[in-house]
Amino acid sequence: MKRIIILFLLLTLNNHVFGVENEMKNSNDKRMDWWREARFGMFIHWGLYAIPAGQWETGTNHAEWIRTTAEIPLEQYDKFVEEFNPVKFNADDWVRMAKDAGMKYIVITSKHHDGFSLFNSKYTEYDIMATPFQRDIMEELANACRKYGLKICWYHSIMDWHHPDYLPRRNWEKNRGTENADFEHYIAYMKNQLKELLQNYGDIGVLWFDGEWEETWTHEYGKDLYQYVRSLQPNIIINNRVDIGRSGMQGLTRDGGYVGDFGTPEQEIPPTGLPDVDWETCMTMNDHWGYNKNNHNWKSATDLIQKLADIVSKGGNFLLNVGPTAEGIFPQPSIDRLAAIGQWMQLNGEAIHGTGASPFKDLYWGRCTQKQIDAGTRLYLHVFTWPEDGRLIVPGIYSNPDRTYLLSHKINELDIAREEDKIVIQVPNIAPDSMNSIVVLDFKGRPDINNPPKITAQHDIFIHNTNISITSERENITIHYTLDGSEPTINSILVTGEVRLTNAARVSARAFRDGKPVSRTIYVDYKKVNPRPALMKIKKMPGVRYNYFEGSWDSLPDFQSIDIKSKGIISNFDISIRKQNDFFAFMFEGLIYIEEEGIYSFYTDSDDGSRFYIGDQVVVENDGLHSMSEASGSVALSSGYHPFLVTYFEKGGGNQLIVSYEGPNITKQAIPEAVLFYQK
Ligand code: H79
Repeated sequence: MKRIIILFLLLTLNNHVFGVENEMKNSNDKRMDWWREARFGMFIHWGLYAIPAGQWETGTNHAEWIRTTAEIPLEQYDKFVEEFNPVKFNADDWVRMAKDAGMKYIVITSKHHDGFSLFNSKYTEYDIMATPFQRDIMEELANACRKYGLKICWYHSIMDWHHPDYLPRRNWEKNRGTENADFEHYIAYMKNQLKELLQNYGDIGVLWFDGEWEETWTHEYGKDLYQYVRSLQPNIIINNRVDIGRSGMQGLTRDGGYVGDFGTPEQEIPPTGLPDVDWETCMTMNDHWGYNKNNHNWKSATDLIQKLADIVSKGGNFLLNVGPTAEGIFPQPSIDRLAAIGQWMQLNGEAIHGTGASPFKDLYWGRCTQKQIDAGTRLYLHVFTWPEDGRLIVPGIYSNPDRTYLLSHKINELDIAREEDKIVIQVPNIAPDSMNSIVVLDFKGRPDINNPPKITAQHDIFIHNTNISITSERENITIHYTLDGSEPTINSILVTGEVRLTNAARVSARAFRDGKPVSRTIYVDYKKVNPRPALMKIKKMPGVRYNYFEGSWDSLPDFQSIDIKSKGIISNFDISIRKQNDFFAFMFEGLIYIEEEGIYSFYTDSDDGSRFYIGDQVVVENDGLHSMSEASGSVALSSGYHPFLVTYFEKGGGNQLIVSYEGPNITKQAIPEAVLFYQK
């Protein structure tokens, strides 16, 4: 029996062990269905930090980070436990407010970075049962969610400023020794608590990890934790902060085999969505996650409603935060905004729930969401700026809708007229909703929108020749292209398959139907290059030269003008020989052996900035203060030895440097020691 269960687990986990694939919309992936349908959820940040309410001595700008930002000693912060008594807390009230706002799930802090557990945990005394309140908040919320048909989800911090085995300590915590701290014990504790959270409260929708960015947390731990959580609840959804693949506050998962079911932009909305990538923007209504009594900088209801539409039009979810008070109630401005959003959702929720990303590139008056209807497509136009002349123009669309109506007045059809590639909708002079009015268009099949073809090749440089593919998903079109920069016409060359280039060219392509252009023109420049010659007659040894520096910079320093702390030879781009974890820099210099002439892509993935040079040519520019993020560039190389330089610096926080390459017959990989040398 055991073996069967394990086999089943392996099968179900199989899809999820390899990073980006995780975010792929796999139609078999039933597990994600409810979440993609929901589109809108409530985040709740609640804990002991609600008591100081953002204020400590003269500082008023704190919130859930207060123990660290106000540097409160552990013993002093722990005293809040004796005070936490949110007598006005009523789980039904909270869940009803979320439901009435049109939210389908609630993610609440089972434990934030301060380490305090809002649930009854037998693995710690630092939990809700140690407070005068002594009620399991998680249990009451889980029950209320079930009652009202919402999914209950846990936010659980990996970083823990309380547990003695968690490492590292805050750098100002001089009196908290680390002598007996054992990170493996901490992981066991975290797993025990997760087991409680996954076994004592019924089905959990999402496990939303955070605080994964300190150097103690690794990809190996992330993979293991992901599988552990899925083993306890196979259908649960887990965010990408379980692993270390998140790209900073933009939040999407980098390439590289990281686990996690969705990306987590924080306080940001990505400029565009990405096909087949699941993500969720989390955002505060004012400037803080935890309750801050002094912060009155609230986003307007209009802003929040438009942000929701913006996010859904890009294929994402919106997780909107509330920071309850120490009495256990939502701040009034949050209640007001939830109510306003709810009023809008009551009439227009259909344009949000179960809808997906816009087929339009951009719309000057607002956004668009869409969903499949019987044998057709329904477009929801989210009109933020209502046309003063009563003419709402949908640009670049060739199909005509069967029905056009205001969502708020379903019965009345709106008159439409075609003007070339535009649909002009006659709308009332007054917007039905000053914040966002929805106009619905129903089409048979998929509407044909003037998106241009896609032009792709392996690289935009080549040595002898390269193959270009020019494609489109649109029906009943032909694609014509030119190679001399001129605008394609119906008489230009017809795309019938891959296009082979032997010379540099600007490839311009456009879609046509019935002899007329039905898209704008798109072009890509391809450059023919000579491979960089390799070094001849060199004396070389395995390894690379390194120079190590210390100092505080916000970008890569001028390495010529700073003092070298130490230098030597090392086998690889290994930064573990640093003397400190912050405020340092490295320069690695050497030769890379290239076996076969071709186009090579190089990558640096670093926290903070880095650069990769071949000779004096910058191939990868990845400078700046940032968490792990990858940049790449390509260069044509002859076979033989090429001089390279890697520069890297770290200011504060996590530190890591990964240098990879990819080329003819070399799949993307960290550059192996076997091809690294230095000149004698
Ligand atoms: O729970 C809320 C915040 O308390 C928490 N996340 C939300 C959902 C949060 N923790 N830290 N921050 C927000 C900001 C921290 C940013 C940084 Fe970093 C940590 C900068 C460098 C390390 C984020 C992670 C950006 C790079 C890595």
